[in-house]
Amino acid sequence: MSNLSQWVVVVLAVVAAVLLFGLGRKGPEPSLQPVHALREITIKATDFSFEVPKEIEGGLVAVTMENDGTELHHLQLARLRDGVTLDQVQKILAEGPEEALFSMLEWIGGPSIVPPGGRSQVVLHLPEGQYLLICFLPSPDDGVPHFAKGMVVPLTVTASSADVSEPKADVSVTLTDFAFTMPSQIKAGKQVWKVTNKGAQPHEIPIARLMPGKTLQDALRFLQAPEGAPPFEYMGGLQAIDSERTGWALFDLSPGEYIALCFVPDPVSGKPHIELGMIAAFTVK
Ligand SMILES: [Cu+2]
Repeated sequence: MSNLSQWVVVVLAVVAAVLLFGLGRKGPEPSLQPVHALREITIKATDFSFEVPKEIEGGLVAVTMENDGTELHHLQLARLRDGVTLDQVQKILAEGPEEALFSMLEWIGGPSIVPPGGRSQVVLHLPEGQYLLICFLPSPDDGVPHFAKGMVVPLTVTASSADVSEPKADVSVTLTDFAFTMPSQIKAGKQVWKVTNKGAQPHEIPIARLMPGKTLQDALRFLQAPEGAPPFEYMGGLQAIDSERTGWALFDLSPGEYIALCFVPDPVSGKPHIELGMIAAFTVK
């Protein structure tokens, strides 16, 4: 090789390194652990819609929700089962009964509850198909669920050709009917939780930090009869996943007392899982 072509190779290598480094630093957000080699999609939640492209590529995808609204929001990804149409699901969402959704939709997960200005990030396996992005949370003033105000948005997920590895997990959580199996002490800082549903029903794991001096009992009391300022603040987490599914939730946790909750309704009793024992306290140090 001539001297000149050697220099060309060196220069090209440096340019490539700068480009790669530059792209690598464009990650989701400095507060969250970078998820390299994963495709990323950021969805803005507003009062009351989701800003999302019509179509995305599936596979293993990092999904971030930014809450640009003035109310709490979450983003449930639900895949239509084979043979189910968008019209059928929209009709059930409008007229009920909500239990009928369980036979029409697969629960794929999603970024869980954050307050206005908050962001929640998860990593999900997205099989190809027709999806709906849904927010089930009710408005505090009128009790109307956000999907009835426009927060139900279709999304087409195409097949993925890329083969990417799963994120490395710092914490493992198992969801069952009706409990969380997880550490009671967790290290503060940026971290990835691997969440697997070993129950028969769908489950989720939003987490919340308790205000100083508040307890799990205070949180339960508030959730049953909201009055005054909430004794906790939502910090994201993973929305409902079906039995045998896995998802990853990314957090940057400061020290404090926390709770994990599941609001998925039990089709038999109609009660949310939190009332069947699916609430757990943990400490972040
Ligand atoms: Cu549950």
